[in-house]
Amino acid sequence: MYAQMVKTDGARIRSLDEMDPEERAFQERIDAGQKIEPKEWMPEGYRKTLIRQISQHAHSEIVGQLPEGNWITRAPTLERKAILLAKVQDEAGHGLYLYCAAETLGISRDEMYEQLHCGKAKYSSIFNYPTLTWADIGAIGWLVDGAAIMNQVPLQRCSYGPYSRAMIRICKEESFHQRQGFDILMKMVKGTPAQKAMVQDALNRWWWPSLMMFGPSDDASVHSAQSMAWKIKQNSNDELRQKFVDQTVPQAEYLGLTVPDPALKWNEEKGGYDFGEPDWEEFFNVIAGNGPCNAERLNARKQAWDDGAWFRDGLTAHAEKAAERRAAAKVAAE
Ligand code: BYC
Repeated sequence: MYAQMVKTDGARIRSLDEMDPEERAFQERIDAGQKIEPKEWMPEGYRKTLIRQISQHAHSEIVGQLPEGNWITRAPTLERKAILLAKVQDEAGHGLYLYCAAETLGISRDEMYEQLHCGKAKYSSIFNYPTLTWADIGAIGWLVDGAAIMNQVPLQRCSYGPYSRAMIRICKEESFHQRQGFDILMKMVKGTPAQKAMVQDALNRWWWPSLMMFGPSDDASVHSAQSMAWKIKQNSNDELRQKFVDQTVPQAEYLGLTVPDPALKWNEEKGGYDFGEPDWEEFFNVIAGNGPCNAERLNARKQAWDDGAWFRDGLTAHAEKAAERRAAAKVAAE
């Protein structure tokens, strides 16, 4: 479908016939559903797009540990604490798979961290909101991991092999994450009126930011056309947002909650919900670094980097000494 419409670095769309033979052969492989592997030729734009998206995805997993990590010490029971701890550790693992996938494209992990710390690389807007109550932990699992799954399931079919394989592993764990969030909320809505009110308040605060996770509306999405032509993305931002709303509204009803959108209405004809427009000004403000917790999140990551300096130095010194010993042993053996 997109084979004839590949967007160039400028905004122009050009046909397969306009490509040089190498690029055309590449696009034909993509169109035939073949995976691209690290050492193979790829257009520079494809490599850069993947580095941008995969590294931002990895940063999101790592920064995403912060709002939930905030509640590990305050989980209401030992069991809830153990589950949350496991989930937050999973997020660290997801970050590591993704950094590894990005490294196969020729960028080092240090460079990726540097891009995060200086504000060049983004991470998901959702993690710039605070977790105020225990119900927020349930809402993150249910809504944020729910949105993440909706976005990540198609990424399992991404044309770049290492990203696709990382996503297969990650998706398996995400479904546990979503269920643990829903389980927290199920328990709370059956609790006291105050607990149920706490859940409704969490939904009120997390609903719109969750819809924003899918990115700007299709007409404002600068990368979608090219990323879909390269089969990095399989669906547009609005398509996935619609699927998420259609899946989540019945779950909210099951919990006895009200989705905070007066425009929400089942549309029989389209077989999905009509819903209101997210506040895009808020979204662009958050991704520009001005959300409620942007400074706090970035400072926590920079602090962690600084605090780890002694350990990185130790590892480097050890590696250098080991290399010297190996070189000396080789000379002695000759
Ligand atoms: N937040 O042209 P567009 C998780 C940026 S973590 C921030 O549509 P694209 C979890 C976008 O980068 C899951 N920025 O872009 C972890 C671009 O700016 P740049 C995270 C956003 O790439 C812990 C500009 O807006 N998932 O599950 O085609 C605990 C224009 O957008 C956002 C991923 O990272 C946003 N929400 O589409 C719990 C999935 N949206 O880069 C849970 C992988 C857009 O030109 N990423 N921007 O400066 C993707 O699928 C795509 O990158 C997006 C955006 C759909 C997010």
